[in-house]
Amino acid sequence: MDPNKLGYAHEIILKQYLPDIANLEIRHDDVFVISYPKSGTTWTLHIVCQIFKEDRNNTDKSIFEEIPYLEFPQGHDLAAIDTIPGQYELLDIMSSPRVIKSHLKPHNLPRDMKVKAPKVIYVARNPKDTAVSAYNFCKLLPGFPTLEEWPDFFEHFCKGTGPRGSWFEHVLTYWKQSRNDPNKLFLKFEDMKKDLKGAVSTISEFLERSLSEASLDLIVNNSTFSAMRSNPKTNPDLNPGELNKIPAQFFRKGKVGDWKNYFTVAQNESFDVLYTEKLRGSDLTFEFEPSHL
Ligand code: PPS
Repeated sequence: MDPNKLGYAHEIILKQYLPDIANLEIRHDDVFVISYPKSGTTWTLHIVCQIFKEDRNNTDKSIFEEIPYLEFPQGHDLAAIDTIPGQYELLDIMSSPRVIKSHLKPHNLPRDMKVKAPKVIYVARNPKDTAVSAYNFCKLLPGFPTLEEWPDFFEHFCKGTGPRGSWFEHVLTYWKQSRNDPNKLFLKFEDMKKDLKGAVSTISEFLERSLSEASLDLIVNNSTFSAMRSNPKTNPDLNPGELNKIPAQFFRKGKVGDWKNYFTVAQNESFDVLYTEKLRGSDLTFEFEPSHL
């Protein structure tokens, strides 16, 4: 793919879509699930879709077919990338409440969001595990600019010039916006891992949908790593559609702490210095160790 067509860094985003996305009409009852890639987006979307189950009539579709990915093309034919319509073009005909996935930074989101104030769920994951997950995903994507070796990927991740742009900039911008805004919920992957039931309750309260104890338990059971990995509607590797042309393993490990299998001692020390410097004064903290609860 021609890197000049990409929006920033090597982000998998097509510049040609950005003006249209900025001008999209938003509805007050839209729900956006936004993240830096590989932070638990699909997990969160699956929970949101189950909470809205009664409102939705597309439940036969996989989550990837049902939920528009705002800045992504309608298909994976990279040879036709100049002419492929964007998934944002599907939004108009969707019934409400629309659930929308995006990895865009705030300045690229539809301007109308400031007026309509839809609900936004932002999910963040500790940057070490995010980097490892992104590294494994990106190196398997055909046709996209890749950084095959972990040391290269690590360097770019630290500088914010890797395939997914700056983690620090993304997460900190949304963190600042989410605080004191009742229409924005900031979730952490590690908290979801530690207390999935608590996370589902938090999301349902935020969406103003009360759940019976039985529905809550059902959603929790359907949203574990093993349940989602074996479900063709949530795991693109099992989906016979367009998406299984991507040979990446989507449900790889789903753990907190896998970074230890990749970071050298020196990389870990230098990353800790960078992390401390970047997050200083933000009140934002992450857990890097698995919970033993
Ligand atoms: S994407 O492509 O940006 O939308 O990817 P995203 O969905 O944000 O993140 C994929 C990682 O989330 C893990 N995952 C889960 N972990 C634990 N429990 C559940 N239910 C779950 N669902 C998805 C997935 O395995 C990816 O992480 P890694 O570490 O690569 O396994």
